[in-house]
Amino acid sequence: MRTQVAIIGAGPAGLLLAHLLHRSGIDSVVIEQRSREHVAGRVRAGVLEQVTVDLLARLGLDARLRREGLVHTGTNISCDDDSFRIDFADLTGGATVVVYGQSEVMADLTAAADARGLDLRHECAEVALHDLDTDHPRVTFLRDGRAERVDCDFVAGCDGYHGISRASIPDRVLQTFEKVYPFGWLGILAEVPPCDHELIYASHERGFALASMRSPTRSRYYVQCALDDRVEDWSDDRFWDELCLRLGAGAGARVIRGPSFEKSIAPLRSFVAEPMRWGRLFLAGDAAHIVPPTGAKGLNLAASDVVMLGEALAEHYAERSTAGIDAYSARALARVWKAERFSWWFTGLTHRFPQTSGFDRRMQAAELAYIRGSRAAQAMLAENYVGLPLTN
Ligand code: RFL
Ligand code: PHB
Repeated sequence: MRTQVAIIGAGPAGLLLAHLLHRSGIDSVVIEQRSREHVAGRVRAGVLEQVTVDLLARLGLDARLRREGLVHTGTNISCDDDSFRIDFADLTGGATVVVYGQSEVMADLTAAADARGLDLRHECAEVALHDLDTDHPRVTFLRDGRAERVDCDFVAGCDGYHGISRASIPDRVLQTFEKVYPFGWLGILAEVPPCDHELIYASHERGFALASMRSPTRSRYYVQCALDDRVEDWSDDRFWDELCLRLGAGAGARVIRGPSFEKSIAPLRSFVAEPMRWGRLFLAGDAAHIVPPTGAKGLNLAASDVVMLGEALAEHYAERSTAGIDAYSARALARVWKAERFSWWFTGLTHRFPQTSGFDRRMQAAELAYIRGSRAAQAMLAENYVGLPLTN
């Protein structure tokens, strides 16, 4: 079959792009290796920037988000037993974030894709990209044991960090930049009310912790853990004890414990691939870059990439111009690097590194004390956290 844009991957980047293209009258086929249930069930991001909320609104996909999303006008930072609040709305002229789980975003995107008749193909095996450096790229794969082929004008590589799209770019063209952190995040979900109505990022002598949520009755908590820790090493009791210590006396005492129904460990990494375009292949989202989750930027960067890519492709089809698609990689990377910087900085400020010396710890504490006392420093944190404008 033939389509205008073949999209590899039905995660947030792939589905958002399919909806954006549909709105511009551009056909696409989304080719995903996993099942619908697997893609929908992944527990990941929780915080949406204004850019992402605006995109969902523009696509007419924000009805449930408006009802159920929790608007946060600030966040808390705690250091040992001391804490302070960053007031986003006050520091940025009214910007906020919305706490709404990635699995809810995925459910909304998938239901609307079905209602709008978008072509989503799940459980595709041996997905391969061909002739990306010609005017006639194509994608081949197996579905239900049968070979399928999609001829297209462009391929959008939205297949995440482990996908095949980035790997299809020749080594002589692709440059990668990476930092692997010497720890991971152990996260749990529990059906208990959150300990605070806003998030708490805790920089503690024993390591980082984060209090987040999915709803007024469902909590999402994380603690920094060793890279070789296994989920089985962390009983619920051990997790709750450690979390309460790291959140400090005030918030720790407000934690309501309960059985976890999801528990997983994620490694932390900073990664960027340049360029984000080769021939007729464009990369978007985690396929091109990874941030440590401390800044809550991953899903939001996927959204800003596809906004830029959607605009570039729409301009190409409407005006037969290549200006937008030629500028895509540089435009997207400019925003990506700023989010990389913020996520790296916020991780360094709040985590214990194996080699952290007494001096390093004092430096972290001094920087946190500086932020607490400086409106300018708080404004830097706030404007990055709520998301930099798309034009930057
Ligand atoms: P995804 O979500 O990985 O989707 C890629 C899709 O491509 C499919 N795929 C293939 N399909 C066809 N052929 C192949 N060969 C394929 N290979 C892979 C995969 O099955 C998958 O369905 O990438 P995408 O769309 O770029 O979206 C990125 C986000 O999912 C990611 O950045 C965020 O989850 C990161 N993240 C957070 N982001 C935020 O903005 N705010 C947060 O609060 C936040 N918290 C988090 C996070 C990620 C976490 N983990 C587990 C990594 C918290 C955690 C713990
Ligand atoms: C989450 O709720 O999963 C979450 C929130 C903020 C982050 C990372 C993850 O920085």
